[in-house]
Amino acid sequence: MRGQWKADELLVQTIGGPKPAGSPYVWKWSAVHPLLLEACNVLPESFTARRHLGFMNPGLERGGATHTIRMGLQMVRPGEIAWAHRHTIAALRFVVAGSKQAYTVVDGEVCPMENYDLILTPQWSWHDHHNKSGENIIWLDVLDASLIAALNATFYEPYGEKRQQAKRSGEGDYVPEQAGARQPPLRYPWSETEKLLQKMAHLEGSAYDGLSLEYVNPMTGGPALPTLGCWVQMLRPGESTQAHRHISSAVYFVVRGEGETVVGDERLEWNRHDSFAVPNWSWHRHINRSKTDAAILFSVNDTPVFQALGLYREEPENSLQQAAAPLTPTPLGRK
Ligand code: 1HN
Repeated sequence: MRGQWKADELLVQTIGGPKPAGSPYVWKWSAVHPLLLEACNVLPESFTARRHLGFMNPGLERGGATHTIRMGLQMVRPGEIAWAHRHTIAALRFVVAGSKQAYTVVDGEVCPMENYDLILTPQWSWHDHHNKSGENIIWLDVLDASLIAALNATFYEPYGEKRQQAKRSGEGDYVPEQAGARQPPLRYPWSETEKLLQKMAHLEGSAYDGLSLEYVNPMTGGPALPTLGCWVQMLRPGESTQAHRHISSAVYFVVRGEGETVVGDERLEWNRHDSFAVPNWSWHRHINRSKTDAAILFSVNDTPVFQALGLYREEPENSLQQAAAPLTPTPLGRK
């Protein structure tokens, strides 16, 4: 047993909230892309083990991009199959260099991987990746692996064969209307996303996030996955957002444009295809450096986890901390 008066000292240190978990960090495309090509020498064929370079946040002992989210880039060479398996970890793919002839099969559903398509592989769904094109296919993998590991709830099962039976195609594509949706979407084609962004480009958007859209499950109106929310946001030419912080963490991928995200004291400079992490409870704001071109950011956050547990909170810059810290008696055990 331990006297709670000892634990009180630890609690008192958290007045004003937690310290951000991990560091703000950028993984530059110019650094990662050559390493993916080099990884072909180390792993000549992508099969059960994927040719995936996982991003390690220097501020996190257990790695991962944030304390809940793992992220990395994966490459599949022409003709390769990344073998079918499933796990309790939920994952998603955001395609960086895709093709009509490349696809992921998710529980029998064939999901083509064209540039910037979003493909979901929900927890415990069978998935295998195929590249029938003549080019290297590259995508961003984002997983809730660190969260599931912290919960000690990781299960993994190989399918037993390289590929699962492909049964359907197109049925898992996102349909905006709830009535038209027969299942939660597995694929959000970029052609649809981009159309919506353009259609809404003139709207004011949010002072903190610019023009942001969430990839929802139209059957529930809720997040794309129970543990991961997906967003796409447009920063209009010259747009610079106000700072805020929230208890959720997020990882970003630059679809296009150039700019910077100021996180605490750090300035993360980003260009096309860079990835970066914004740790939870850290002040941050985004700046589009271009006066002529829009910047587009895809991002994934762990907001649904905090919302499900009633722990979500968010604070705008210069707020008077309306939710005052509760009064804490001076710990009796203190020396
Ligand atoms: C995984 O299953 C894939 O299926 C990629 O392509 C990366 C990183 C950690 C754990 C599972 C894939 C992964 C992964």
